[in-house]
Amino acid sequence: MHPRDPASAIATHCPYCALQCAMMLRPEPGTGGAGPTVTVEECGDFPVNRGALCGKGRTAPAVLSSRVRLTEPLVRGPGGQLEPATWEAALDAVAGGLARAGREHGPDAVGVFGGGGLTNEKAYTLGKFARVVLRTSQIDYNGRFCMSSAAAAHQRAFGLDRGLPFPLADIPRTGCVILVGSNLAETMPPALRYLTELKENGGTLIVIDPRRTRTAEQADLHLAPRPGTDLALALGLLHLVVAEGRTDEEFIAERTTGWPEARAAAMAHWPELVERLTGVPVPRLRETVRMFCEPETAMVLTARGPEQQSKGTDTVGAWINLCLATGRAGRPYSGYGCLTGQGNGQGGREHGQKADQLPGYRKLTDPAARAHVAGVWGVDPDSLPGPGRSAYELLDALGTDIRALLLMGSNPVVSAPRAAHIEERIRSLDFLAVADVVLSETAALADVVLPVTQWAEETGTTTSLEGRVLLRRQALTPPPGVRGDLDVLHGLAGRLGVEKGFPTAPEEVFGELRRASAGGPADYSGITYARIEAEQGVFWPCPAGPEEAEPHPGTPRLFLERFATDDGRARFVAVSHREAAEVPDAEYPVLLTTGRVVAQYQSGAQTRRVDELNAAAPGPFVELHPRLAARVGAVEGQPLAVVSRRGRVVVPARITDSIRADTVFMPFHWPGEGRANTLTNPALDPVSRMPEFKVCAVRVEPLPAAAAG
Ligand SMILES: Nc1nc2c(c(=O)[nH]1)N[C@H]1C(S)=C(S)[C@@H](COP(=O)(O)OP(=O)(O)OC[C@H]3O[C@@H](n4cnc5c(=O)[nH]c(N)nc54)[C@H](O)[C@@H]3O)O[C@H]1N2
Ligand SMILES: Nc1nc2c(c(=O)[nH]1)N[C@H]1C(S)=C(S)[C@@H](COP(=O)(O)OP(=O)(O)OC[C@H]3O[C@@H](n4cnc5c(=O)[nH]c(N)nc54)[C@H](O)[C@@H]3O)O[C@H]1N2
Ligand code: SF4
Ligand SMILES: [Mo]
Repeated sequence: MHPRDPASAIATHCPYCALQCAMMLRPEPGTGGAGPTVTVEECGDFPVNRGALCGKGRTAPAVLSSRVRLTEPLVRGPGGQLEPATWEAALDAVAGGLARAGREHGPDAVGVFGGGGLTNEKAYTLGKFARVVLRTSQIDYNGRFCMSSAAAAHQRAFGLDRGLPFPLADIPRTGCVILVGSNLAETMPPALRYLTELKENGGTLIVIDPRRTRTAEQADLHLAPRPGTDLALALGLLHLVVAEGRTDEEFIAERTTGWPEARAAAMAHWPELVERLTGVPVPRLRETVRMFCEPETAMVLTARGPEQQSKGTDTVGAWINLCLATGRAGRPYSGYGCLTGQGNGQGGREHGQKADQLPGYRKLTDPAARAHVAGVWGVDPDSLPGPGRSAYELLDALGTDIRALLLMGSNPVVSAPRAAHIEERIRSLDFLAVADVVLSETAALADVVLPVTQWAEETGTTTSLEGRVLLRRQALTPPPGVRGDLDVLHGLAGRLGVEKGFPTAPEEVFGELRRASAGGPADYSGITYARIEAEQGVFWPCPAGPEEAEPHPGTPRLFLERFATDDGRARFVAVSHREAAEVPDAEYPVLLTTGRVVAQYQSGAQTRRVDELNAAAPGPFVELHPRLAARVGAVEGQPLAVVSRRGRVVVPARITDSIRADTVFMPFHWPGEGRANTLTNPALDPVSRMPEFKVCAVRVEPLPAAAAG
């Protein structure tokens, strides 16, 4: 249990990433009209971060200030400007705008877009609102842009998707970790400790990243493949595992299916071919195989690098195949895991804001799942719509098939691929309503903006990257003009004719979520707020069980006895290398990849409003190698144009030999002239519908002025 400080400090968790670091909040009176706020203090006994926080978490209270946040609803007036309005008028306008589109064009003309930062209670209610009140199939969320490829690969191989099937604390106890496309040192700084401890315990770390990142600098071995070739790399490693006789035949025979086909596919990827495709020399491949196979136990962890590709699902599948062939899955201190990204990236994908899904990680196409959830919701199963479009496809349909949109917890004007096109689609809507804590670039385009409460001002659960369900407790009274997302959905449901079933008390919503998830893959029915607080979080699945039985302890480690498939065996999937959707050519000769810096979060809507973070990361840039810089005439700090088939951006050059010479890198946290997503390619993975954020073809050119000077 988190210590309950007698002087009113309240234990909660960070509003940002999936590590969900614990922190203590101490309420403080406001100064200078900024309203009351909180100071962040260490919460040392929570095992995941043991008191450590990154700069984003430490400075999160700055966004609570009324200087930077929204404090009253805004409605677009006759003059085209957003003007302050009462909550009643704003909710009436939203209900009216959504209802009109539905009436004139049918229920699927109304779209809903959610976010992996929303609590479980909000994500659950948003999904229910779409299906029960709006009766639309058109709901999806930004998690589609995040870990959806790993989720799809998990489902395919193991029959269940929980990002990490083991707690982070298992990492230092394994023999070798291959970290594929994760810059943990910048994206989850307190988690770097697990890799340091791994090395202290004699384990080894291999990092695979086209850039020598702060994380790669910690590695015993760093492989820097060409972006978009992780699939070939994993297949080449599996080829060597077979050729060197390092497979675990007993494990393969007892716990898997599909090996002959997967083996045959891997054998077509001989080392010299893989060297040619990836740029990783054969001796490095052999070294990797040796380091991975020699210890008793080993893990592969992936993040967005290999996943945000138009073949992300197959790529993760290839890494899982490597784990299965070597017996590194379903055993203690071994296995494959995905490092989920957003604060509730895990829970956000379990409770129904995804296009094809019902609460408890149930499938919308499964008649039994529909019957169960419809029963909890008190509606006819036949009234539930079917699966809708994925996130990019939904955004791409705005203004055509979809006429009105309710958006909660995302800023796609900055974060969606091919963002100029998506911005244009958003502008062409008949009606847009955005609930946000700040006036994001997307909220600025809305017809109605609803100002909502934030993490420290409300109670709710999140599910961390470990599958650990956590409780954030309200520490602060929100400013008067602000309401919670649950109140928004309650108010809208009532106006749209559904009086019951949209409670505003988080614990009541959680109670219903528990019932809706009962018996599903992500079963939360045995989890209560009290248990979460008493046990430092509860790992799902945690079924309720009969009343007289001992409570289920939760499930920190999955798959030790059996995998979650029908026959209990993990499934190899036969996959083969294919090119990225766009490869360099004479016109666009350079590869662009994108990602993050430590001091900004996502679209930057929140962190760009924090002075300390802006000082550390003031704006966009493009990272390029000295050889490429010399070739294109780039000068450190001077503006460069980066041009793709989607558009053109202008950003200062940052010249570094830590990146491949054929690749440039841009962080995606900023709007405007330096918006990375102006360039990115929305080519979608056929299974997960993940866009290819991590690979596209660009050319880099100095601006005429800089070239002249
Ligand atoms: N500071 C900060 N932290 C965050 C976030 C944030 O915005 N800012 N966001 C959170 C969220 S939602 C997420 S999803 C996580 C993301 O966490 P990460 O996945 O760690 O973040 P990224 O920077 O997107 O990508 C990681 C690395 O992939 C590399 N990469 C690029 N292309 C390829 C490729 O083709 N193959 C391989 N193997 N690697 C490649 C990049 O060089 C980069 O170093 O971070 C979370 N934490
Ligand atoms: N080029 C490129 N693009 C990327 C990526 C990449 O690596 N490269 N990564 C992708 C990934 S992994 C992700 S996760 C996405 C994220 O990109 P976005 O979906 O844009 O995520 P955020 O910037 O976190 O936006 C969240 C918004 O919701 C608001 N908000 C926060 N909490 C709440 C709440 O409780 N309720 C409501 N109503 N609003 C809230 C915030 O103020 C903010 O405006 O970006 C994707 N885009
Ligand atoms: S690592 Fe993530 S959860 Fe921890 S303080 Fe930083 S942003 Fe918050
Ligand atoms: Mo993400």
